[in-house]
Amino acid sequence: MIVRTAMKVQQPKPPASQKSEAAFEAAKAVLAGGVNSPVRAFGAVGGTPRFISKAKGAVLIDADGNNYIDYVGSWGPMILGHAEERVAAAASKALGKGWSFGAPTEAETRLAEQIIADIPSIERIRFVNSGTEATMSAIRLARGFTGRDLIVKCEGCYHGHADALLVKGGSGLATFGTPSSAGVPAAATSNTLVVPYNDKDEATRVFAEHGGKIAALLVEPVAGNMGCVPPLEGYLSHLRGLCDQHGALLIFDEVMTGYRVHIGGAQGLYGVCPDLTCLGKIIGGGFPVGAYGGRAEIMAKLSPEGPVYQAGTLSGNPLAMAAGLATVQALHDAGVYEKLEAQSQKLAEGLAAAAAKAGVTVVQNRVGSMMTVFFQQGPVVNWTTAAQSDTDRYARFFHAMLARGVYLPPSQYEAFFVSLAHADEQIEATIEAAREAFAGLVA
Ligand code: KE4
Repeated sequence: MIVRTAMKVQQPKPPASQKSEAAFEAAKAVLAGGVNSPVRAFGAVGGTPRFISKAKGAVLIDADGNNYIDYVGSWGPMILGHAEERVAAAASKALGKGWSFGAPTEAETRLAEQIIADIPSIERIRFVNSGTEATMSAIRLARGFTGRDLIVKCEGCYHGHADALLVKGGSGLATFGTPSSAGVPAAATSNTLVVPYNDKDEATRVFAEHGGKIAALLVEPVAGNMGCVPPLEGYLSHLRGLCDQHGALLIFDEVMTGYRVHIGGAQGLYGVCPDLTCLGKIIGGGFPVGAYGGRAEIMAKLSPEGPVYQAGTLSGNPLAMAAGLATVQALHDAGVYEKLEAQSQKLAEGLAAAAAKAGVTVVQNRVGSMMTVFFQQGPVVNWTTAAQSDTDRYARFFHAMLARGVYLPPSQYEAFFVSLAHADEQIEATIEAAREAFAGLVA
């Protein structure tokens, strides 16, 4: 009989955090909540957010001098790793020429040409400064192009913080959304319908009921904001068919998946072409950027050519354009996506084995180099199933990994990312840390 004794778990000395703690106190005195984006405050996992001093490759260094293997990657942009030489050189060169003119530059054209060459659905594009601006503008354009008001989104998908998209659905059926944030008037969400993700029948039902009034369906083709949830077989093509049948536009929010899961985004990976695509993150290489694009006839509706207004002081900023172009061009290097896949698979297999050895129940969802370890038995196919995860256990795992020099997203409901800078050494160190962290959960 094998006597299983709980693995003696060496509790690591918690990393020094005095400087981050002091920095957080100072930040809270002047910044709302001490952060400029809520998830950074560690609210979902507890503890003190680490203030980052610098980063290189796959490694972050915090104010106390602790090194972490980074799987947040600025929430997706840093697919090449931090401070990558080619991106740094491109940004520095642009910096030397002056960095904001409020006038067109050829750098915008160059990046637009590259994206149009890569992303199948895009014939014309407009750059903005964030993913939120991209999705907010894309739904306005869809309404202007179709003359319709209703927008359909999926529960658990996040598209930034525009009023119309801060909605929550209910009870797993198609419903008109209610505001998910204070300060959003009911009127702002009264034209937003919410359906469960990965549910063909509910999507069919909402179009059967409202089809002629639906301007667009907006979806993350691979959801990343309830944790990573891939589309079920045939789901995206089903949405394509419904939009075609009812004269609505299909909008893919590829802010996270664009250039992450494939050089052509999720639409390149799954072979389903939307009418409009929203981009962000990677296309700016870590500089503020967003974009939306699609068929030329749709984009022609945008000001100054057409009646749909949208504008931005820093849109197409030369630094972001230079860093973005260097980043997406680097992704055309031979074997890039094969390497991302190999390293991500190695990590996923190692984490699964570590959890199994410790007797911890987890299920993983992964598409290429974006993935999530859910603390539950799964499967996780939509928000309702994702929400069954043990978030307390995730929080304990998060801190056990942080104490061992691994920086995961501070929320169960976020994807984490492998970059081209994550070498075997980092992957193996992460798996070793996970072995101890999982064992500590059951000790
Ligand atoms: P931004 O406005 O944050 O640039 O993009 C909004 C957005 C739109 N669409 C998708 C699919 C997104 O994932 C995002 C933003 N992602 C989050 C992380 N899941 C950003 C992190 C944060 O909010 O601080």
